[in-house]
Amino acid sequence: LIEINKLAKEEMNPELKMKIVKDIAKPYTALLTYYECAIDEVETKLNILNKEYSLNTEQNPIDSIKSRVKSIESIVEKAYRKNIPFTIDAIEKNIRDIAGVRVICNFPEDVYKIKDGLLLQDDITLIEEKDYIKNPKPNGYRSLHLIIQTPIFLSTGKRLMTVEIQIRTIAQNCWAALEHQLRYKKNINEKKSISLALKLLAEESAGIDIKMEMLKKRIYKDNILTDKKN
Ligand code: 0O2
Repeated sequence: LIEINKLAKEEMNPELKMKIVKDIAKPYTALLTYYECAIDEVETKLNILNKEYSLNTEQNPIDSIKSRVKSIESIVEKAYRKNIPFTIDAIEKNIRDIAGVRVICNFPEDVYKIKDGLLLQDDITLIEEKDYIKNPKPNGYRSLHLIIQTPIFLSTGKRLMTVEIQIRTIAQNCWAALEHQLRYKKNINEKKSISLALKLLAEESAGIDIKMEMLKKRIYKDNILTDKKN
């Protein structure tokens, strides 16, 4: 970036300038492409698990998957904030959410089914796990976070890529989206009362998730009996 900034001030043929900028940016562009490939790998694994689980049960465990590669602006902002040198090695090592995959499941037990199915695969390495479902954050946030490594296979060989996977239920996801909006709220008094309401809502919502799961199990049990009769 420093190099690009310096270059911007130089008097030079614009086409040549653009070529130099592209050359400087090339390793970073390549890195982001590798992260996109890692997301493809993880999404394929998740889709296969979802299909396989649906062979034995009435319902797919996964409702939807949302993935993103962090924007260059967010990477630079995080690198500055965390004092990380702006080199490919340091960024790869220290910023572990450049590739982010969010898996939205129907029920709480689906979250752990997906985690177990994924971590059983011998090319996936678990780097770190944070279980904010079993240990919710003080604000009520619930989600299972995994930092994993997955290989991508390039023409030059295998490359290990780090991916952050967040797995949570539809209700937990809905709550997290609402809570995220609170960050942009300016009125401090209102912010405090909304935070409190959100915390209570997170607990109510967790209770509903469990009750719905229990009902699903009762419905599924009946279906097995019906299937056997047929
Ligand atoms: P964004 O903009 O959503 O990406 P890290 O700084 O990521 O290395 P951290 O914060 O300890 O380490 O990681 P953690 O706790 O696993 O959280 C990572 C991500 O989880 C966050 O990314 C959020 O997406 C989500 N998250 C964590 N806590 C909360 C919360 O209280 N509310 C909501 N709505 N989301 C949460 P970013 O980069 O902070 O934000």
